[in-house]
Amino acid sequence: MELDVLVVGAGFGGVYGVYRYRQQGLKVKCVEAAPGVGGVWYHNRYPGARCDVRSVDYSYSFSEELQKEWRWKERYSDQKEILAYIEWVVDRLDLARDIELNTRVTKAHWNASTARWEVETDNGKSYSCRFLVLATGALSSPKELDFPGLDRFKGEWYQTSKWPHHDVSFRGKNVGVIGTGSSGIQCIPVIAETAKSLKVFQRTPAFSMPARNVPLSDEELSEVRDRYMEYRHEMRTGPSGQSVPTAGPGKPYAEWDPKELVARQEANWQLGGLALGSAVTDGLVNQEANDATARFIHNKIRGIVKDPETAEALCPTDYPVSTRRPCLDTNYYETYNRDNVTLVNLRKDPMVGLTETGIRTESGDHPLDMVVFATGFDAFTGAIAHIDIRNAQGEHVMDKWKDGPRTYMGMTVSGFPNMFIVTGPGSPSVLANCIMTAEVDIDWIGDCIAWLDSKGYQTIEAEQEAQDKWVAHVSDLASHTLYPKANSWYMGDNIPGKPRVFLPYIGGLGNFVATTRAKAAADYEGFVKA
Ligand code: NA7
Repeated sequence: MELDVLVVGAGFGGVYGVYRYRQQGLKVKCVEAAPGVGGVWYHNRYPGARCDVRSVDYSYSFSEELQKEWRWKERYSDQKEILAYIEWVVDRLDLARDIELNTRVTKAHWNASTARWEVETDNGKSYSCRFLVLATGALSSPKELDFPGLDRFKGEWYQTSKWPHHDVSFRGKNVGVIGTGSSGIQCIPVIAETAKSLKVFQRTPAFSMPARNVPLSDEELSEVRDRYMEYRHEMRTGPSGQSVPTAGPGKPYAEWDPKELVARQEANWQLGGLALGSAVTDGLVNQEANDATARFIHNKIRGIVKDPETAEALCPTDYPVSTRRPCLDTNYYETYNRDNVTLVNLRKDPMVGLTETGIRTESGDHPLDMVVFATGFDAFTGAIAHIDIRNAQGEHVMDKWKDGPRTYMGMTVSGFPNMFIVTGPGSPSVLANCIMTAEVDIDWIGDCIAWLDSKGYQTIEAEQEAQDKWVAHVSDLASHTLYPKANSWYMGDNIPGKPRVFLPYIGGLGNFVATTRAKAAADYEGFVKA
């Protein structure tokens, strides 16, 4: 099939891409490997799955009508509601006819003589497109399960990131959960409610804060709904694409009276969400300021968790707060006070692997009926690595990314003409609001295609020098923060052999929008057009 644009992936970015490119008169199709739209929200249907960005922010901003028609039920939406929302958007905008489900792109090769991408899928379809838009997601490719003995385990096992569609019952079962990032922290309290016993196998403890999720009140909704478009514009030009209500403005650590700081932290903790860290404005660049937030959370953990040894094991002490993605929870620490829940500290008692009947650690065997793996994602590059994407020289994108991903403005790669990445490495995405970043990228790409067509150009490609500068800029910004002090998926540390490079752009969504727009306004500065 001959297309202007092929969008890969029908998550929030891809679905908007279909709408946006159709609106501007381009012939567009989207292919999606899953049987439904929603991307990560289609697959991550584990118990307790919920967004940690407020629902008024974690939704499309491109249409005032959509924003007014959909009424979010809760402050933080659960997976079911987010999936229902994107399905509704697809229906409402009549997008399904241009989305091919159950279709995985296996191959995309650039043909320099025709200036087209030739694309093949796992079900024998082929597409020829002028522009390839990879809306494949920053957190969509699950980390491989490399646990010795998994093939021998006779019980049930599940991955949070590939949760089955059938009901999974924990009732009467001895369950083990491996992993204490956001996914583990969300499912652990829910599993504990019905499991006979729950053992949490923790390697790195997380800093978690209460979400204090509640039904979304009319008052909270109308604060933004009454001026939605203006509000969304403020978010798009601000640092993170979302607002975090706090008990008051923050200030640098040095300006706080210690008692007043704790009082503010307490008020923020009671408000919930990400409010806590905002009391000190220099928490990500000043270790002392960061320590003040860490201390507060440690004290909370020690106050909530009754068993002192468990409480200590739950306190992160070897990385600064927020340098690994902070988690929002509902009764996470409280769950460890239940008689049926035990923490296994893998730092003291390392895992050997799985056996036929459970998990073996160095101290002995833990018999289990079920194991849940909440072990995370190959962030930013995983989904792209799985597609055979080749340029005219036959090189794969990953060949160019051996020492870490290199993009120009998170969206384009030198040597790969007419290929765009949505929320790619070097974009604000996971440090902002992924939906809004995706909209910004999709719009920028659409405007770029319209400009190329208006000028009679066939191709656009990042200049090597402009890309090098962008990569250096992204890494320079991160080097002035505390982020590199942590082992995290932001740095690629969770995947064995992945180069250690700070992946997202930390300069803020507003600056990203301003920079990318300025380059466009300067006739796509930093790009070769032909
Ligand atoms: P994360 O945040 O990457 O968490 C994965 C967890 O799994 C983390 O605690 C890991 O510990 C643990 N893990 C991974 N591999 C192992 C092995 N082999 N043994 C023991 N423990 C292991 O993924 P999530 O799915 O929770 O969240 C991802 C993002 O999705 C989240 O930040 C939100 O943005 C949404 P480790 O750190 O490796 O010691």
